Amino acid sequence: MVITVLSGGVGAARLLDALSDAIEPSEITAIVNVGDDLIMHGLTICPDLDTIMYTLAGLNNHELGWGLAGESWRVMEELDALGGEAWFRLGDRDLATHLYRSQRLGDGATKTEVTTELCDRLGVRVRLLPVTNDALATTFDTELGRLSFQEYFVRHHHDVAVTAIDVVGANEATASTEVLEALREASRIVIAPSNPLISIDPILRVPGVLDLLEQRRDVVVGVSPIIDGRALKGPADRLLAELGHEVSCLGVLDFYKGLIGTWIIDETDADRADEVRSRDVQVIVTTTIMSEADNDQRLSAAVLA
Ligand code: FO1
Repeated sequence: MVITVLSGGVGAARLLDALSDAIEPSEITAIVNVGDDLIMHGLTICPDLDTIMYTLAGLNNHELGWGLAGESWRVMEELDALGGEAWFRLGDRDLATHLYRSQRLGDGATKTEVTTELCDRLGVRVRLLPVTNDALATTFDTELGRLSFQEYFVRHHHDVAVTAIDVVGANEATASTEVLEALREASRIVIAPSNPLISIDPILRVPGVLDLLEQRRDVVVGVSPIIDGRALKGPADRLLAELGHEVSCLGVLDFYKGLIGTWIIDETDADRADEVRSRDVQVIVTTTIMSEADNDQRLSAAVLA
């Protein structure tokens, strides 16, 4: 089975990890959001790619949910002492990734090429593909004005009211040939339980991606990131409400209208299964909370079923 997974950060990383225990990792491709990428201190930082890469390499920082395990922060401490911008914290070990990536991009390599190089060095066998090599920037219209992704997410702790989300550069971006091929050739396309509005939507907005998903709807399996009306992590529930969507597994399914063949919902939401079926979508009810090892396996089995 060849599987392609549309992926954001932590939720996708866990699912990919469980899937790679169940099937040959080289048969899995993750198409990864780059809307939250940023350039800071002259370095190109790709949080979702790195969260997935570190998780699959077994190097991720469990406490933080991002970055590397066993991290130290001496560079940030020095930078802070100098009065530099230290609110977006780059660990000493993590910095090596950003230095490597930035140098290679400066040499003329693409983000796709650099990602493959980094994954090879770290022994990651799942194929990670940034959705595009072009720049995407997810931005938020908020009560404080327009904010970049990390200003909203980290600087303001996603605790400001949002009235609109834009993905600057999406219309002009080109999906890489590897991405389009991975969508065409997959025997199953999975939408990970990532934030639909800020992790998956930037991927869908890159021309060509949405069309392929619509055409291949029968093999598209989505996992609801909303369980019992709440997101396990991050601002998905709050953003859905602020932007006028129902905050439920059904609300997310409706957001993905026309793209989903099978929708996986949590046991807690079993009473919504008939409403999923009434939308001409197959439904699987299982435990979707991946914090326990057994649940990871159960969810990956449902995705592969
Ligand atoms: N998240 C934070 O809450 N605070 C940080 O200082 C921070 C730094 C950071 C550095 C590198 C990286 O790859 C991720 C980092 N994140 C940080 C996580 C990141 O902001 C978000 O989790 C994603 O962008 C959303 O998927």
